[in-house]
Amino acid sequence: MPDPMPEPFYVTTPIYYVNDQPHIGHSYTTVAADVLARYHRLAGRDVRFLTGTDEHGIKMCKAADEKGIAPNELADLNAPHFKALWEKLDITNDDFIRTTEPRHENRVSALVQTLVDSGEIYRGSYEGWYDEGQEEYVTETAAKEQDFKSAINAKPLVKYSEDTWFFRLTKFAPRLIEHIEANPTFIQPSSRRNEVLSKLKMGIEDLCISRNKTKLPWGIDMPNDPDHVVYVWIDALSNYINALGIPSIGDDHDGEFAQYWPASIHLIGKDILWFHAVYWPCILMAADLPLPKQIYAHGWWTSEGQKMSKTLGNFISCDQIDEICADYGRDVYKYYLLRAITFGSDGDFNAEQFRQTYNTELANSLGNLLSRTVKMIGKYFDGVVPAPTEEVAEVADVQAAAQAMIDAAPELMDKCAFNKYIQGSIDLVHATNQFIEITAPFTLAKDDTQRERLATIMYTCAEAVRLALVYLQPILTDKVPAALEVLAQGDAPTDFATAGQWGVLQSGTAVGPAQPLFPRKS
Ligand code: ME8
Repeated sequence: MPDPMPEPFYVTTPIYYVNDQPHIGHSYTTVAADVLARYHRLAGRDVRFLTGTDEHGIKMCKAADEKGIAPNELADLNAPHFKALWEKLDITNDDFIRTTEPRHENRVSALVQTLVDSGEIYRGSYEGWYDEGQEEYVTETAAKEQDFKSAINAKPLVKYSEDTWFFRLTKFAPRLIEHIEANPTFIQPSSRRNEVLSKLKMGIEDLCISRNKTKLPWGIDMPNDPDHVVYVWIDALSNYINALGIPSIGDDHDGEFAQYWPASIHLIGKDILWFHAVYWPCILMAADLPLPKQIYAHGWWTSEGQKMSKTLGNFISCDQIDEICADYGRDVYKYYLLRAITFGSDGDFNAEQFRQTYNTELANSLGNLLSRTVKMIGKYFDGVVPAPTEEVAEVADVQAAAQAMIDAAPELMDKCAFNKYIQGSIDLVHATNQFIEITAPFTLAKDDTQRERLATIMYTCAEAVRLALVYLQPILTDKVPAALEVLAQGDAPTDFATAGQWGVLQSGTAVGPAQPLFPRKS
């Protein structure tokens, strides 16, 4: 029986505010999403990968004001920086949505109108606190606890007082709690899931979902009230379905909604979990649409041991990312982001640790294994991969490491355990380097009676490094193709079904010449 068609895989990043240029934090989520997209494509799934920019709201208005330009001009100025960074980092998003595009604005209006029609939106008045940096309403209790400052950037909270439209968030809270309890992986990591759940159980209030245009003119009109714009988070969150088209509100975008919704995973940072784990599912329930399968909140980066700040000079902006990429290669930057910390935890970007990780794992281990293997095959077998005819007991250890990497990969990717996923390949590389030390091909090569044994050893090394490379493809997006070229696999299919098992490398393949793909850095 043929395998059933794997489910499509739809991955999203947050849509980023364009009040400024992108930095390491933005690149982190996008790189992680790209790695998932690439992995699942190689695993044979139909992948959709969405990113984009969030262009409305008070934060945008204020930043534009400071520059003396209109918000849309600021958006047009900064959105291209995000697009350019993703191109520079070789990000394979299928779509890039801007919230000022008509396709988005029209669908936000239609979505809000369905909520109005079904009575989930009512008129009321709000008096309370607002965090303008986070674009977030803050309860009186929380405001007091935070000393009336933003929990994220410590700027003073602003008192808002106005007539607005409310969404019946409280009505959907019991269903949401049930859903979170019945689906333990709906919110990840589980520590954050527990935080959301306990906060929900403490009780929530209905949500203001509009702002009066006299206070905030920059947004999408409320379809039922031309004096109001839609709250920026309702506007922003709906990008995830708007980019596909929403058939139930009257527009079908080539069947993409049917194909890809519900999303397999929304990747986000920990500071925006509440919006994604509470507001978004409740809006979807109210619109009678399925919920995303998973919301995964990652941690935050500090830089050289401190919170990133432009004044401290440790801010990792676009320019710094450019410099790192020029120095090490863009895929080494991506490797470090995913290797240095456990996805879900906070971590520190440290230039010295970056260099050491590169030297230890990529230059001394992976790069060295590839180059010594290719050089030995060049010297002992005229550059042609020999057939593994004689049994060599130690090969079992290398094959076991390869099988462990192969077997663990799907679950590790399901859990976004990128560092452990990478570890699988590095373990295989270490096992193979150790295999070389133990079997000592350089000594065997001096003895003609050992040709067969030597042949098996060299085949094993080449096959092991090939397999390690195949599994590193989603991360080392430049170095792996170059290395596979050295192994004469440049034109071969590299998907896991074809290339992801032991024994794919054909004896008789002419390899080389060795390339300095990972030069040591001092
Ligand atoms: O929040 N380390 O946009 P945004 C890791 N527009 N991640 C970081 C970080 C750091 N130091 N600093 C920021 C928004 N981030 C909304 C999203 S989605 C419907 C709307 C992450 O540009 C942060 O956690 O302020 C968030 O996930 C992302 O950058 C976007 O932040």
